[in-house]
Amino acid sequence: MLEPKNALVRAIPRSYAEYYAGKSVVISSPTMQAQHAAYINALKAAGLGVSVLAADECYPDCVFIEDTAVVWGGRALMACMTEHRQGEQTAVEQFLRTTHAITPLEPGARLDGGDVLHVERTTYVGLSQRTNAAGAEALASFLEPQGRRVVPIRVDRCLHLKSAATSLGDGALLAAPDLLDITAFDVNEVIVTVEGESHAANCLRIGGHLLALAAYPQTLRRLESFAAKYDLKVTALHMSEFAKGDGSLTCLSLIW
Ligand code: CIR
Repeated sequence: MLEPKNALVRAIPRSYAEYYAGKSVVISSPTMQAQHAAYINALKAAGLGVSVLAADECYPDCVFIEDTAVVWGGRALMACMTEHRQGEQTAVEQFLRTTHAITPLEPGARLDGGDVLHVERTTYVGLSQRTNAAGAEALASFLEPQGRRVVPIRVDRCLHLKSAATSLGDGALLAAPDLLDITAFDVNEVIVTVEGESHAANCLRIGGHLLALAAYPQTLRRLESFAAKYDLKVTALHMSEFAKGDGSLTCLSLIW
């Protein structure tokens, strides 16, 4: 796989903080904006050209753009998300039409990008509260002709597959063993999150860069040892205001 060159992110609507305030979750708008800006800077520092889609106030969670599509090999499979996010993907699709061939999802299929984990030549798809068997089959029809093996994984202890496991590159996985059966993965190496730090399982490898969560120092140390072996530059980011909305590093971008 060639190194990615592009990222698409989405600005944060004001309705994000309002929506979570309605669930008694307090989000600091200045902190959230600063964290988003630092994230975009980290993507740029990793060599990506970053496009920013305007926010849509009707969709408080639209900053979590990863869920809206699966992009691979110049094609994009559009997702079909949970009720309060339905429609969010229209603007993303409009953008992706300029860069990708679009494949829609069949009616009845449900798929969130957060359930799609690429590791070497295999793509694991989480069967979760958000992705059903029809969604996993659609993903297989989308990716198998592009030479990838698609393997379903049951996810029932967190929102998405990538809440519990993400690719570190070089055939390695970062995973939270308390959230997922890690024996289900056929990988060279699994770095496990330290007990009490399962939310550290979401990292983002881009070429020679590894973006990781600053809030989990013990797991971060494990990642730094891994990075030293492969000569990667680690950037530790604070994502507290997105974690409050169940999001993390991978959720904030589509990368190709
Ligand atoms: C949701 O319920 O869809 C959002 N609050 C969180 C989405 C996080 N997305 C991701 O992990 N890929």
